[in-house]
Amino acid sequence: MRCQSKWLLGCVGIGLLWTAWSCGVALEAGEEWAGGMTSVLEEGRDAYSRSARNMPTERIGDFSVGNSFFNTNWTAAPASASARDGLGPVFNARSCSGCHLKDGRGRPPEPGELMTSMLLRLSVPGDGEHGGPKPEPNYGGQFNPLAIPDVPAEGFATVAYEEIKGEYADGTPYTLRRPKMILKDLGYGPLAKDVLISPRVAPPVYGLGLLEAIPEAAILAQADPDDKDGDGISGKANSVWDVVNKKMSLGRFGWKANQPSLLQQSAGAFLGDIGITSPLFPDQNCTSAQAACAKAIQGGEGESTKPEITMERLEQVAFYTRALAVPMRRKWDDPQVLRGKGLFSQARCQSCHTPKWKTGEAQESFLSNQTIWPYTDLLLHDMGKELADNRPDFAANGQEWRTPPLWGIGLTGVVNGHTMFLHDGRARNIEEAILWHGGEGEASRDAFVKMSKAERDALIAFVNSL
Ligand code: HEC
Ligand code: HEC
Ligand SMILES: [Ca+2]
Ligand SMILES: [Ca+2]
Ligand SMILES: [Ca+2]
Repeated sequence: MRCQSKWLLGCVGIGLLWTAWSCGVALEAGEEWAGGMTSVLEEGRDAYSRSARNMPTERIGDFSVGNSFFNTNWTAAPASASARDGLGPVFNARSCSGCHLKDGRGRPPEPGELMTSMLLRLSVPGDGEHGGPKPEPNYGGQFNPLAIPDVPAEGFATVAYEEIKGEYADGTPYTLRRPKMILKDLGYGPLAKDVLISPRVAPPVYGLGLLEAIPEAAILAQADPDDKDGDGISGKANSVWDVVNKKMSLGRFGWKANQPSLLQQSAGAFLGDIGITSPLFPDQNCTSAQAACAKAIQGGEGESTKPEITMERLEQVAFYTRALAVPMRRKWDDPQVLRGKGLFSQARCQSCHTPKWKTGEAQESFLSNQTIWPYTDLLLHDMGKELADNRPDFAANGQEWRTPPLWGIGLTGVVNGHTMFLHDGRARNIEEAILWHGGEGEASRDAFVKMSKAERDALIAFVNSL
């Protein structure tokens, strides 16, 4: 039964008060258009792969070139397809879509399997350039398990799990799994004794142009780093080095909001994940301990082959991630979903997962002035010891993570064939993701644990409707 028919029933039967609670209060105008005018009506395997519904037709060319470079498998240099060579020398994957499969999210490997759609960030304590993480001396800022021929790879990374048991207030048992990263066959000697390792799965890449277009002042207005209002929720903005503007900027992207823009995020991914240099990051990803890596042949077009991807191509890939549409919500007016929506706010989930924003004047006018429902504040929160990676990233400390957007999350299973959530993919479903919330999120988690089975189901149905 949908809300409208219930509304009628409510008027005829139980009365207006109940009606207002079950429909009027909970349902908000336009909330089903998660990405505003960009939203697409698509709930199949391509739900994350469409261009914004209102993207002008003259941009289809840029979108499809970006799409093609996002999907292309880069090859080792020299190759005949010289616009798409330069892979490595060390790398994690051959393409962006190797990790962001179907523009969605990656997952951790099964125990004993190689990491394919997640990566490990590395550093040692202390400040690196511009106050960012200080790279591990031999392995750099990221563990690269693969390499081109004649260059040693950095090693093999996998995950093992330990089961931990818990119980809801109603006595229902649950089991969570706590991950432990395992690094083997190290190619460049032992890691520094005090190495800091941050596991991160590839997050989905749709709707990001809208998040980029939320005015900085609006995000900062929600920050409350010292919890002055005393609600137990801080919310801190990350401040990161902006390579293009050569200044510190608000961080928005990545699990710790360590990237300021989609252009820089894409350039960083090309270099760090695939080994492709760009005008933003012109030097190969080799440390001084990696001699064969440093000597390997450059890829790219023409005689002067540096960098391996041109600014035009890089901008097209960034445009692609900017223009990927958010899917429209499903079942937004279903009574169980609306009940869950009420519980989401009772458990104060929205104090971090801010439902609604309005974009400002965007770089792309079709993203401007949109009312969007991403369910994130783009701020950092202390999520407790269990989720901590203990690795600082600019202003983010070892326990802080950026609130991830929840829009589109209910289609993860359909698109990616799994429902592994959180930064390291340890949660096997939405329920486990909530149960891992600690620190500033602990009160919300406790509220969830105290709910009845029907209430928990309703809350999860709501999250899955996003
Ligand atoms: C090895 C797996 C891997 C590959 C390959 C990869 N990514 Fe990512 N991507 C990630 C991870 C992990 C993150 C989160 C990074 C972090 O938290 O520091 C991420 C984050 C992103 C984000 C930000 C998403 C958000 O919600 O904040 C964008 C955009 C992105 N990648 C684009 C790309 C592009 C473009 C390419 C190809 C050039 C690419 N990625 C290749 C794993 C990958
Ligand atoms: C204190 C801020 C905060 C509160 C309150 C909060 N969350 Fe979160 N949520 C986060 C952060 C930060 C993460 C990412 C943590 C990580 O990956 O380690 C997260 C992750 C999630 C995820 C997984 C998202 C993904 O992409 O992997 C879901 C689902 C989620 N939260 C739902 C909820 C629900 C439902 C509630 C209320 C019961 C809630 N959250 C309350 C901050 C919060
Ligand atoms: Ca290269
Ligand atoms: Ca490395
Ligand atoms: Ca507060």
